[in-house]
Amino acid sequence: MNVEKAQIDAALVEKLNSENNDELQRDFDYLAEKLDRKNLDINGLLEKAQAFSVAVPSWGVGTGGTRFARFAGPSEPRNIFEKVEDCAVIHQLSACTPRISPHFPWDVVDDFKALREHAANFGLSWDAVNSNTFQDQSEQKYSYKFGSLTHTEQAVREQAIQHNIDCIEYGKQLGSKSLTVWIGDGSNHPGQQHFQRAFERYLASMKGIYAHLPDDWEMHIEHKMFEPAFYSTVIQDWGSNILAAMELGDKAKSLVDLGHHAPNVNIEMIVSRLIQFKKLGGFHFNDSKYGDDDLDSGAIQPYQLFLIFNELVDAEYRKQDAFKPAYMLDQSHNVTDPIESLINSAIEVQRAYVRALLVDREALYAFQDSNDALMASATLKEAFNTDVGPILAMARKLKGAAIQPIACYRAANYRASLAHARPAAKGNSSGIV
Ligand SMILES: [Mn+2]
Repeated sequence: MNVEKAQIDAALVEKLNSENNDELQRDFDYLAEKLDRKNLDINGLLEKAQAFSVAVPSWGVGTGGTRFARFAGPSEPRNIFEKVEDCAVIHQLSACTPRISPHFPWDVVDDFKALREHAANFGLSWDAVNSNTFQDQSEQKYSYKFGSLTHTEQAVREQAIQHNIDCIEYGKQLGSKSLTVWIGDGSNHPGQQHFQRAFERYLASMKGIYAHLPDDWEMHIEHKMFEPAFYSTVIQDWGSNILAAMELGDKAKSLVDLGHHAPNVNIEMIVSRLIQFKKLGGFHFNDSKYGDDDLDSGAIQPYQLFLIFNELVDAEYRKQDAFKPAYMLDQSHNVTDPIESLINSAIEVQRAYVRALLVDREALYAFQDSNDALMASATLKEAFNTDVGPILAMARKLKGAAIQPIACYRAANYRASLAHARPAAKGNSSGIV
């Protein structure tokens, strides 16, 4: 990779890769032969795997915690500069996470130019900026206890609008091109909030932010059905989301966080609808079993992830208008090393993409047209059941990353090497951050 700095000793990556290279080549050649029998060119798939990328959220490299407790890990990053360094490790070993998505005010710095250069030294750039009006900051005038962009009092709404405008300004300095807005606004009691009036206030506030959006930027609206509000949220689901995006204008699009839906919701169909109406802004990838669990991508429902990518690859295949969704991970790591989880998750998302590329689309369309449900389903399953691991590993190797990223990361003893530079913070902070 073309970077000035490397976090993990390049000689170690090279040494471990040379030990794994023969085996990888055999696996790759065997897969090439199998795919060739289906008229699939492995080198075309390899190129697409190499071109694939997903952004890492700055908050993902810290141990997340739950509302019960947070169990800090060793050598955690203490500020955005150190978070960048951890993101650099993830990208160096996976070769598919070249962008970081910052969160404000958590990641506000005095010198954004220095931050941008710090990231660029590792070959990293900046993805969507995220605003935060779901918690109070020590210096802020008004509380968000009863809402932010939808608060009943205009002064609170104006404060929240101004924060989002500030985020756009920070993002401009970093070279970002989009603002993601998620609000915690909602209600905990039936009757607490007038649904329609709250949504009207939301639209008015968002129009105030949208007016400050540069021409080449997008605004991504993130919905979530519950939490922190447990009875209703203002942007509850993709319906409210797309209504808001349509009301605001072309630069406003909907963002799909996989954990922000009711259990069993058909997310891939929502994705299809958003693509059809040119409103798919992007994704926050993660996985869940019960609610917004923020588990590692592909950990629970890898087939769902594949089916979502099946829709995305279909849109690519059919060259749909205005289709350029932003991909990002959004997970909370409680019992794993966040660097390891993010490496694995980025590769899982990449795996779903490459598997979806294997789908014989023309055959699938023919089975759909002839109502052959069994063969249509089997066509998808055949792609899903193909082990594309050798393609992903080869893509990493060719980009100078690790054939076996987790083994390489562990061999490097990255955390231990930072024990002195990053002493553990005192106290026991808890709660979702
Ligand atoms: Mn999210």
